[in-house]
Order: sequence, then C-alpha cells, then structure tokens
Amino acid sequence: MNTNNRLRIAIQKSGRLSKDCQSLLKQLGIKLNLREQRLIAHSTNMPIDVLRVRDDDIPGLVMDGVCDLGIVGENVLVETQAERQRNGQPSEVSKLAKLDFGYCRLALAWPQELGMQDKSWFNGKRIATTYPEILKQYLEQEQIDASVVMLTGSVEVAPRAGLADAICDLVSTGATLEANGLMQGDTILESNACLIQNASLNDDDKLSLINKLMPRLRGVKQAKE
Ligand code: PRT
Ligand code: ZN
Repeated sequence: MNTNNRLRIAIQKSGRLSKDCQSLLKQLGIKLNLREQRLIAHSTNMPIDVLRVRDDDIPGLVMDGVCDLGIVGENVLVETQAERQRNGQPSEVSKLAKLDFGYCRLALAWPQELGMQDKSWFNGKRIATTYPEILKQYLEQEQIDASVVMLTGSVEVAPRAGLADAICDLVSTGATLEANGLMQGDTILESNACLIQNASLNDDDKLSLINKLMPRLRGVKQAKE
C-alpha cells in the first residue's frame, strides 16, 4: 500500500502514451516539474506525485497499491489482469475513465500471399504475440487449437523469420502489417488508454482529491468532442 499522503499516479515514461498523459495532467490543472531522467515528479500545486515507468509495470503498481492511480492501455491492463489471476496475485482495479487517446486494436494477421483465411486455418498453427493471455482466451473461446509463441518485440517479423505462421499484434494505421506483407484478420480486443484506481483505496483525502479531479477530466473530454 502507498502509505504516503500524496496521491501517486503512474504514467508511461516514454512511449506512445507519455505525451498525452502529460498533457492530460496539465489540463487537469496539475502543475509538474518533469525533469527528463527523474522517476518521480512532484506536483508544485497539489499533493500529487507522478511516477514515470514502463507501461507494462503500471497495472501491477496500481493493483498492489504502490500507486493510487495509473494511466495505461486496456491491452496491457487486460493482459496483466489475466496473468495475475493465474498466479493468484491481486488483479482488481477500478476503471475510472476511458480516455480519448492510445486507440489501437489487437488483431490477428498472416502472410498476405496466403490470401483470405477463416478461423479454422489457425488450427495447428503457431501464432506469435506479446499478449499470450488475451490470445489464449480468444483461441479457447473460438475453439482453435493453435500454439502461442511469446515475443516481447518485433512480432511483425515472426512469420518471415520462420518463428511463427501468424501473429496477433497491436494495429493502429495498419502500415506496419502492410510493410511486412501481412493481412489483417479478426480484431480480438479494441483498446484505449484508461485511468485506473487501486480497488481498495480508502484514504479520505486522496478520494476527495480524485473526486475533485474527475469533473475536470469529464470537462476535458467534452471539450474535445
Ligand atoms: O517502454 P514501454 O514498455 O513503456 O513502451 P512500449 O514500447 O511497450 O509501448 P508503446 O509506447 O509502443 O505503446 C504504449 C501503448 O500505446 C500500447 O500498450 C497501446 O495501448 C498503445 N498503442 C496505440 C500502440 C499502438 N497504438 C501501436 N500502433 N502500441 C503499439 N503500437 C505498435 C504495434 O505494436 C505495431 O508495432 O505500432 C505498430 C503498428 O502501428 P501501425 O500504425 O503501423 O498499425
Ligand atoms: Zn511496454
């Protein structure tokens, strides 16, 4: 548990979500002194500390109560939740808001030269992914008997490298699939960045600060619509 009396928020240090997270915090009126290499940034006008970490660490930090709030892609949240459930670790969070950035979809793809394929084609095939839990749940639900190859990066080159027959990866514009001669199939999960809260947070001061920030967040979202 974060026993510190300052509200602690985890965001991605550097990557696709970091700029949007920083500008959201600014729009919420949270003034931060973000110095490049610092792990923790202290707000100068509110009792808030911002922890800047890898996105993969954010759900766990919130689930374990090390951080009170976090901003992370639903893809990472759902994957971490499934993995932790399997390991008997805390996996609950309260989802406070779906944010309007970080949109992508987790989709299946295979070499273009194979042409259109239906789900039955995947039987007996190897599928490379960074999201083995989400993929396994999908395969089970669709009764597809395929094997899952876990890769933490460069998933799109797996078929060409002979590591897998197909992939299950995040797609936004589709340019990466195209550049690697892959054809996009079913979407397994649609994802946006979201704001999560530790499920057992019960510090009155922190909860009232969150209650003060939430209408501002709704205001920021409405202004963009
Ligand atoms: O270092 P750290 O672990 O923090 O960052 P990371 O490299 O794991 O993540 P990062 O910064 O790449 O992505 C952070 C989050 O952004 C993801 O978890 C998603 O929630 C979201 N997001 C949105 C995306 C994309 N769009 C996206 N297009 N994450 C990754 N991609 C990659 C995808 O994996 C593929 O390689 O972009 C490529 C496809 O993009 P298109 O436009 O060519 O289709
Ligand atoms: Zn990551």
